[in-house]
Amino acid sequence: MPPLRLLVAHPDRDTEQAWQAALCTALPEASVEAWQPDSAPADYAVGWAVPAALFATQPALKAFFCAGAGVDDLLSSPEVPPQLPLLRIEDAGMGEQMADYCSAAVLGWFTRGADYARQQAQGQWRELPLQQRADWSIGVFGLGALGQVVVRRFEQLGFPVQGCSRSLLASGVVTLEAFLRRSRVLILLAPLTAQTRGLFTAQRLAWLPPGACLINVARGALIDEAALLAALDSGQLAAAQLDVFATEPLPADHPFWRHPRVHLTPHAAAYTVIGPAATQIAQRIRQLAQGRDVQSVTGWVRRDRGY
Ligand code: OXD
Repeated sequence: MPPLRLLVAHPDRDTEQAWQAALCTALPEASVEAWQPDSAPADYAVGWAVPAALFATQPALKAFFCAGAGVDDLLSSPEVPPQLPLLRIEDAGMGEQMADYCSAAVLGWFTRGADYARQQAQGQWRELPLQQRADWSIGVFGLGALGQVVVRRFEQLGFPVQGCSRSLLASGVVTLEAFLRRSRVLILLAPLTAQTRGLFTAQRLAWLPPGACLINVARGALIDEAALLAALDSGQLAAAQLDVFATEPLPADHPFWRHPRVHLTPHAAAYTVIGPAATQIAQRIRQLAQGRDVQSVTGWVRRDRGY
């Protein structure tokens, strides 16, 4: 049997080389190359923000592996052949980073980091009342591989935590309104799909308890950003920790940059950890090469669902 042929494409050359090396190690039986417009036909490709030409020049691909967690860009790209199976990374070290990011924000609010920073700036020595974990209910919207790690972290930290997902909403076990009304901290970790785009409107943000906090580590377009700003301005929301935005990089004149209640990071809450991700992809390629149906392989993207 001819060796499996694998292509890698990443806009950052060093990252592309790191992927190539990790996949060579994880899948020594395959030949792994960086994609070029004249690359010979390959069986599989792995990449992030790949050039549109990759798909046009590689019509024989059996599957494409997204080198990140979110596949919304791939699914909305007209260049990606509609029949090409797509698979995404599942956790592979990103869950722990998401849990670190979210718990750091919550513990900062819980221990009044911003309040004491303000007092320090004013030279003020004043003990503020102790807060109770029971008053800091955490709501995690999106219970995929990453959401589940975040839920577990807050359970370990002793906070009351509840989750909400597409399937829980569909089953009627929970309504979005009931979930939001119980979330002092709302953490968004759901994929961007036709159902979740713009889901968090002014009306839905108003279902959060007064003074609630929001963390978005999913996609900016889940929220109506103008409504979020209005909720922060009015004090309905006390704070927002934002890692993702409707437009990235965040435009220099965007009000989020200087808003006193917004803390932001440049889409850096969790990075793909290339070693474990390559091991995961190698396992899946072996399963496919042994004839396993792609629909039964973990990480297979259901296009009808959008993730
Ligand atoms: C993402 C990622 O999907 O960084 O945003 O993996």
